[in-house]
Amino acid sequence: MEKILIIGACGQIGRELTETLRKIHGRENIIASDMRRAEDIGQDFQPYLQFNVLDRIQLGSILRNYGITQIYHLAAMLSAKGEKNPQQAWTLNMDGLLHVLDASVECGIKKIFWPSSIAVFGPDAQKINCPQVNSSIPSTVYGISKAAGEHWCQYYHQTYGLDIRSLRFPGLISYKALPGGGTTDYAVDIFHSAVAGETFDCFLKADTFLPMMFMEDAIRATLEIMDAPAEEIRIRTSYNLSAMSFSPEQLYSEIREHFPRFKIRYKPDARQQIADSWPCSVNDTRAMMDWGGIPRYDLAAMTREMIEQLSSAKS
Ligand code: AKB
Repeated sequence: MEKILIIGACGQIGRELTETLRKIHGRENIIASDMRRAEDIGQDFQPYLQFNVLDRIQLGSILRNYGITQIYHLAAMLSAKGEKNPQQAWTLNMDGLLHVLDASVECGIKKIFWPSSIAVFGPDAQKINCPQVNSSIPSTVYGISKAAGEHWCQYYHQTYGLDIRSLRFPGLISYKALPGGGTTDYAVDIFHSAVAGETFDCFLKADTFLPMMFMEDAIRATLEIMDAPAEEIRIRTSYNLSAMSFSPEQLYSEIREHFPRFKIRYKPDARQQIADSWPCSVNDTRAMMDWGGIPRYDLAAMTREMIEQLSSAKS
C-alpha cells in the first residue's frame, strides 16, 4: 500500500492530481499539503497538512510519522511571479527541491515526481519542435531553477539511486483550479472572460505561439511516467511533453465558434518577453518511445470541454 505526500496540493496541478490519486489509492493514503492554513481547507480536501517545504525538519517528521512512500513535489513560483521576486523564487524552487531530494534519501522514499517546464529553454533554443536535448540557457529565474533542478534530480538518481521522475510541462489549461503567476495563464483566464461575457485583455501579442496541454492529459502523463517500470525511464533530468501549440488569436477564434460576440484586446506586458524566450512547440518523441501515451485533447476538444465545464459551473 502506497502512502503519498503531495507538496503544493492547492495549486493548479495539485488540486486535480490529489483528486485523481485519491480515486486510485484511497483518500486516506494521499496526504495533501500546502502553505494554506488548515482551517481554510474544506473537509472534502482532507487529509491535509499546512506545511512549508522550506522547513526541512518538518519535512523529515512528516515523511517518518505518516510512513510516506512516494512524493509529488509541485510547490514552485512560476515564471512571471518569479521575475518580480527573483530571490524568493530561487529559494522556494531550489531549496524546496533540495529538501525533498535530501529527505527522500534519508527516509528511503521509493518514488518521487517533480515537474519541470518548457521554461528550461531560452531564446537560443530551437523554436519549432524543440528537441529533448537542445541549448538550455533560460532567461527567467524560474527557468534557471527548473534547469538546475533537472540536473539535481539526475545527480540524486546517479549518486543515491533515487527514483525521481520528471516532465517538462507546457502551459497547462484546466477548469478546476486557476494557475497563478505564469506566462501561459492567459490561456485559462480567457475562458473565464468568455463565459462571463466580458472582453478579454490579453497580456501576450496575437501571434505568440506557445506549447500547451489540457490538464487531463497532463495528469494522465504524470500517472503514466510514475507507473512505468524504472528501467524504462531512461531520461533522469526531465522529459519534453507535447500536446498542442497555438497563439492567442487562434484560441480566440476557436472560442468565437462558441461565443461569436466575444471580444479580445491585446495589451502585451512584461510577460511577452518571457513568452518570446520559449519554444513555440516541443518534440516529445523520447517520452513516447520510453513510456508515453498520446494526448487526447487538441485545441478544438480542449476549448469545447473548457466552455462546457465553466458554463455548467456558472449555471
Ligand atoms: C509558466 O507560465 O510559468 C508555467 C510554465 C510554462 O511552466 N505555466
